[in-house]
Amino acid sequence: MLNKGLSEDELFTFFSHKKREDLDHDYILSSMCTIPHSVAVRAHCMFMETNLGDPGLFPGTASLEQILVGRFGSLFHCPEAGGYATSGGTESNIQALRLAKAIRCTDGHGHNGQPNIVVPESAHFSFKKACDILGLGMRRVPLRKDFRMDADRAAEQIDNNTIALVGVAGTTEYGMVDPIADLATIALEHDLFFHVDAAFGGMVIPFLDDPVPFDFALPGVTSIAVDPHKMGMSTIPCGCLLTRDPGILNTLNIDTPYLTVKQEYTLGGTRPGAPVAGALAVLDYLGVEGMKAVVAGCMKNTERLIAGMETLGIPRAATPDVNVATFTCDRGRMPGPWKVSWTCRKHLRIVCMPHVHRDRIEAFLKDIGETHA
Ligand code: 0PR
Repeated sequence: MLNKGLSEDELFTFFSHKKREDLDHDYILSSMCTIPHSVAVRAHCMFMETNLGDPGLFPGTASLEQILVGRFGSLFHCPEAGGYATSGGTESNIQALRLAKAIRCTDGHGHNGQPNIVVPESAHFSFKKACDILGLGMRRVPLRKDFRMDADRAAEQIDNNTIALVGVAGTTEYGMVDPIADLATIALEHDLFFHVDAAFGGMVIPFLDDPVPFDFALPGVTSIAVDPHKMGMSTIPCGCLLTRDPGILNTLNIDTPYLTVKQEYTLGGTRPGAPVAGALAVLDYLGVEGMKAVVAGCMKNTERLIAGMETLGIPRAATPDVNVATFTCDRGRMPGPWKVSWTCRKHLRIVCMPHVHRDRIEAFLKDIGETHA
């Protein structure tokens, strides 16, 4: 601590300086986050001091969280779904598996060994964290040539100690949607908890012209993770975990004697209401029509980027289902200030988020055209 406090001027001069050290979004092509929508920022500021960890003190904000859950439930074909706002995909995935484990341990299924989960090789690293915390084995299922999970191989990996099956709707690296319908059927056949990680794709797929089924419309889907702070353009941090059966979340209840609620099932303690208001603000301001327009723009830009790169002789690695483009490209010749990322298989990866406008795509194509001439 400083002994004597700074003046506000000194403080914010220092902060402005630090903020300028951050990268300019004009050049960020690697992120699944974006610049928050102005209505999200306004709503966030309005609810800055609210704490959903003690919802009885903030009943208005708590009802916004329930409205948010209801909006996603309806969007995902199950208006009566339960859920709550998390800090993002990582927490949603951890909690889904914590729930699967708790249910499996109380429903009379005996284990003879370490409980395990079956996930695609493409699963986000948050599943590693979840397995570590929950003491689960992770069985990684190879991808097909098209970078989607191989459902037949997934079925082969399931045994008596499997507590959950996981599919991804919009993979982090290649933007693919796993064969969720096939996986849902397998889950039903094995009476398994089936979690769909739609952290990215959950705010893209429903708004495509021809959406592939990935949600509660499929009877085998137990829970879904979706992140407003990615394609939902909310302020950070805001994720959402949804369960088809609202009652199952109570399996995780613990006593909270001195709070305004006597039990709760979330992972955090103090939980921010501000980004929840931000997330709902964007959904209700844009509506389905507005979200369709945002997603259509991102998908058009993805297609333009792929076409432009191929004209330069840089081929696509995959034809993505959502706005993540990947290429077989020489790493050593990446132009100037652009911030791109590289997949485990060493493909160039670019996420066409809402802040990546068409002129940024054209500018990037011009620059990479020069270094690859
Ligand atoms: N599930 C999927 C499919 C994801 O893509 C991600 C994150 C998560 C879960 C975890 O979400 P949280 O990070 O919200 O807990 N995907 C991005 C990634 O790891 C997150 C990201 C965002 C990374 C912005 C970098 C960045 O600049 O690549």
